[in-house]
Amino acid sequence: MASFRINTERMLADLDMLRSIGAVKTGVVRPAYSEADRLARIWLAQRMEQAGLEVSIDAIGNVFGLPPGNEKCILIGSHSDTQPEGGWLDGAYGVIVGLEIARASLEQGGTPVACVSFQDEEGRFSTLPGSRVWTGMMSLEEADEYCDSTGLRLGQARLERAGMPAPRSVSTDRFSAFLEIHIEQGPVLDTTGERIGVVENIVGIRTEKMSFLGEQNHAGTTPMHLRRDAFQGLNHFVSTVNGRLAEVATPETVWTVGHVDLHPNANSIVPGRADFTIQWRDADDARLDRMTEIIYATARETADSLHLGWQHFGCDLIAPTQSNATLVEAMAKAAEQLAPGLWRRMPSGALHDAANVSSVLPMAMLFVPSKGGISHDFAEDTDRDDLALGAEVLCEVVARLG
Ligand code: HGY
Ligand code: MN
Ligand code: MN
Repeated sequence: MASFRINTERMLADLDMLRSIGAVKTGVVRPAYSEADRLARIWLAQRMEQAGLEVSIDAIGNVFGLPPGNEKCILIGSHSDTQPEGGWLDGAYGVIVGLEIARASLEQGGTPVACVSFQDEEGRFSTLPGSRVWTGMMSLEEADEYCDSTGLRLGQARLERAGMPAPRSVSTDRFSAFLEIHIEQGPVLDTTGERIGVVENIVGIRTEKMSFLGEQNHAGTTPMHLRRDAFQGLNHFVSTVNGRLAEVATPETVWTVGHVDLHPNANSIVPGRADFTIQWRDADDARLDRMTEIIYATARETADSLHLGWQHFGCDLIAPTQSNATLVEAMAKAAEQLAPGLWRRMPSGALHDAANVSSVLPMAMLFVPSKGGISHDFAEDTDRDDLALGAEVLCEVVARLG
């Protein structure tokens, strides 16, 4: 059994408090570097200090709670920023479980544990820049140059630190392993009735901003055969690439055009410009490469056939990652002990900071069910007893590793 006990009521109360910072309807709006995000990180830092943890908030805004002393310890965490329309648990759950395990361990003299909330996991500016900078996969200077959809630079956004302590970096050398618990954000556990997922691997992701350029003109006087309509280019591209990607896809392969900006986006004007973002994900890097070739070739063909321009602005990518086998086995044993027969080994179709941290530390992840498989939506939810069970299983994992 664990060398210390967590207090799940206290954990859930902290989770409810975090939910209230940026709350909108049943969800949360707390994008990276927004006022709500800054207030949430300040509150989190205060809770860490009240727990007796030493707080360090680094230059990009990752918030660490460290046990006193310099002993190597386990790091547990996730992210507290959200999507533009976020659920109350995506990231926040893993941060608060990390806080509770670190706090309970310190209170009861258990295995030393640190906790963390990484910054911008939800990619307002780039693909997980907080944990990429912390692990050295990206420099802070590189991260600073990424812009959000309004054109705001990350380097400008992160300067707003009112109420935060002076930046202090935390070395990855301080830690022996990274554990992340997260809602599944998909339908598997909700469908099977299982309560715990032990994540064996995390898919790779590629995201790229692109534009089709045509000719802005009058929607009433421009004959159809004379138009160079950028939206029709995007429409032709997406319908063509869907069929071609489906030929190389597995049931787990996904691709999404989730952001579109038409210019000038007016009823009576033939759009001269269609800016969009396309994102593709798979567990196999070779398939991701094949998908990249198909996407680029289809975009070029579309532009040529419809006499449009095509621009693309660089592919942001994180490679597929494997969980650490030893940690996975510790998680499997803890899950069987506390949820016998109600758990499974599974992949993660969502991306997580654990993917980046695996470049410097052994990592593994646990999932709890998402009601209806919903996430990245205000309706995201999980039963409170599943949230408690997940935290107990992760605490048992810490005891087994201790
Ligand atoms: O998109 C993702 O997979 C993560 O939730 N940011
Ligand atoms: Mn997340
Ligand atoms: Mn998310």
